[in-house]
Amino acid sequence: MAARMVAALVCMVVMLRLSEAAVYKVGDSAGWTTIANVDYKQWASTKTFHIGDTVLFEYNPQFHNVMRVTHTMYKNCNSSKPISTFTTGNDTITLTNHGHHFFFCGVPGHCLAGQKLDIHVLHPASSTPLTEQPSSSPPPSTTTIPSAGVPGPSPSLATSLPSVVAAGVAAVVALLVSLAFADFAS
Ligand SMILES: *[C@@H]1O[C@H](CO)[C@@H](O)[C@H](O)[C@H]1NC(C)=O
Ligand SMILES: *[C@@H]1O[C@H](CO)[C@@H](O)[C@H](O)[C@H]1NC(C)=O
Ligand SMILES: [Cu+2]
Repeated sequence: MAARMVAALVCMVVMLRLSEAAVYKVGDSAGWTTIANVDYKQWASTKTFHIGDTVLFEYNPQFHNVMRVTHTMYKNCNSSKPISTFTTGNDTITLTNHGHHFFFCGVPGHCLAGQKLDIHVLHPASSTPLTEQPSSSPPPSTTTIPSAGVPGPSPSLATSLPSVVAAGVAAVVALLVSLAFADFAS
C-alpha cells in the first residue's frame, strides 16, 4: 500500500516537472558573448536541466554563432564538423534527451576564450524506483515435501544436492569403518 502511494507521488512529481519545462537564457542578462567574461561553466552549474527545458542563446549574429558539437570537438574547440549550427542571434534549443549537450561559438578564438557551454540534462532517475516496486502478486506457493533429511523445497537444489550426496557417502564410510572395528573386536 505504502509502495503504491510512493509510486503515485513519484508519478505526480515527474508530471509536474514535465509540465514545468523551463527556459534558460544562456549567460542571463549578458547573453552569449565573449566581452562580458561570462563563466558559462559556472552559469550551467547553478541550473538543474531537465528533459523538455529550453536554452536560449541571445547574441549579435554579426559576431557570434552557436554550434552544437561532440564532446571531443568541445574539448578541442574543433569547429570543423558541428552537429548543427545556429546563426539567428535568438536561438532556442529544446533539450530532448538526457546526458551532456555541448555547444560553443564557432567564430575563431571564441571557444578558446571561454564561449563554450556544457549542459548536463539529468537522467529521469525518478523512473527507476517504479521498476523496483515490490510485486503485488502473492508469493509463490510452496509445496512442502514430507521427506526427512532434505531441508524443505530449496530453490538451489543444485547446490544442496552435493552436500546430501556427501552426507550419504560419509554415513556409508562410517558404517563400513564401524563394521571393520566390530570384526576386529570379535
Ligand atoms: C577536428 O575534427 C575533424 C573531424 O572530426 C578532424 O578530422 C580534425 O583532425 C580535427 N582537428 C583538430 C585540430 O583536432
Ligand atoms: C527571441 O525569440 C522569442 C521567440 O522564440 C521572442 O519571443 C523574442 O522576442 C525574441 N527576442 C529577440 C531579441 O528577438
Ligand atoms: Cu562568439
